[in-house]
Amino acid sequence: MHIQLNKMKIGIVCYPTFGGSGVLATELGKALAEKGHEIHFITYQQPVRLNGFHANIFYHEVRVPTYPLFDYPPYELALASTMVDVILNHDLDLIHAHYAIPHASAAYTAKQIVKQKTGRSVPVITTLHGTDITLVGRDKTYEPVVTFSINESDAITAVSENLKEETLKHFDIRKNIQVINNFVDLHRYDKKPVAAFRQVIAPHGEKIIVHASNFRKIKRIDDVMEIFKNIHAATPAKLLMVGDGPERPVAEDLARQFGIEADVRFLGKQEQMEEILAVSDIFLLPSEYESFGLAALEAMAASAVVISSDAGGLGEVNIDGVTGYTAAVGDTKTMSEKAIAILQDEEKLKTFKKHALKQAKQFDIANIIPQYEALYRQYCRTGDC
Ligand code: GMT
Repeated sequence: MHIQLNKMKIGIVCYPTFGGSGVLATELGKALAEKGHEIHFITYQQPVRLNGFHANIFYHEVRVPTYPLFDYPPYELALASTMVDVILNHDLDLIHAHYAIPHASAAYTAKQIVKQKTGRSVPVITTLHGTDITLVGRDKTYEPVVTFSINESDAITAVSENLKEETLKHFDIRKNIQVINNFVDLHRYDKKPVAAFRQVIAPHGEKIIVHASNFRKIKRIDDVMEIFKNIHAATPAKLLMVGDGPERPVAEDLARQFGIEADVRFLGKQEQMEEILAVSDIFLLPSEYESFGLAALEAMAASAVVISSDAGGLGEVNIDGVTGYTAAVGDTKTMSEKAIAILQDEEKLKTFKKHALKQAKQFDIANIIPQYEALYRQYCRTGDC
């Protein structure tokens, strides 16, 4: 017998930019809305992947009034106040905060205010994504607040086993952390390569290598350029650099220095990653750290082979010798050799591509969304939703 479960009203707090945590939170909200839940995004800007109209999706912009006295406008206070407003006026069942800083602590504040006003304790679920734990959150400036607000969350999730371990190692967490992996909507990446696009990018049948990120130091963009230089010397290839950020000028300089600038294209921030990934052979992600590596998973969903570092949770996603290769951070020699060996052997490339897609299927949206729904239901106020 099919039991019709009640729909929930969920507030999602996230960063609206191109970062993985915002992408994940937005895709989660869209998928939950598809299933009939009412989703309220609360953030300072329309999330990049939140395009188009959906009857079950609401967007509440957090406005931070400026005042000459404020050198630092207090976003966290404005966020907490907006959350209170949305919780009360839309009768939310729970708040799901993505990225601890400052979302988990703002959610804690909102929860206390709602409790004082109504007596009701609104559940707060916090999902840890990476640098909120491994980099920024560990800084003494934030650590006490991060530890406190994680412990005060009703439930905590981490996007990989590695991130869970890192959190328990560096923070005094007294609650269980549930691992719910990041996901990908396989259907979206099920695109046939667009011949015309491939023709423009690689007119002589060159292999297509892709890197996508926010071009921060942690992504080791110089390693991307070094690896591509070696690939380029061994086999005809083009590099597509997707995204933007502080390290982009460094990468452009290196391309010129290496004499490969004609075969490197900087595409800037792109919303239609599916089309780019559909024509790619290898995806490079040599990061210093990745809690998960959502960008690599999206590439695998489009059957691209991943050459990455083995940092953080990357090894949980990219299986060394199966879906691609992993090597120690900074070992551009191994990463280059492995990439060249795959690119020069059509059969091997085909097999690795097949394995990459198979592995991505494990992280299909259909397998992961029910895990979030089950978690939400544990905290639902009526117990029957
Ligand atoms: O890596 C980034 O630059 C963005 C960052 C974020 O917080 O948006 O991504 C983190 O969360 C993603 C989604 O869970 C993960 O796939 C990324 O691996 C993680 N980044 C790091 O751990 C450096």
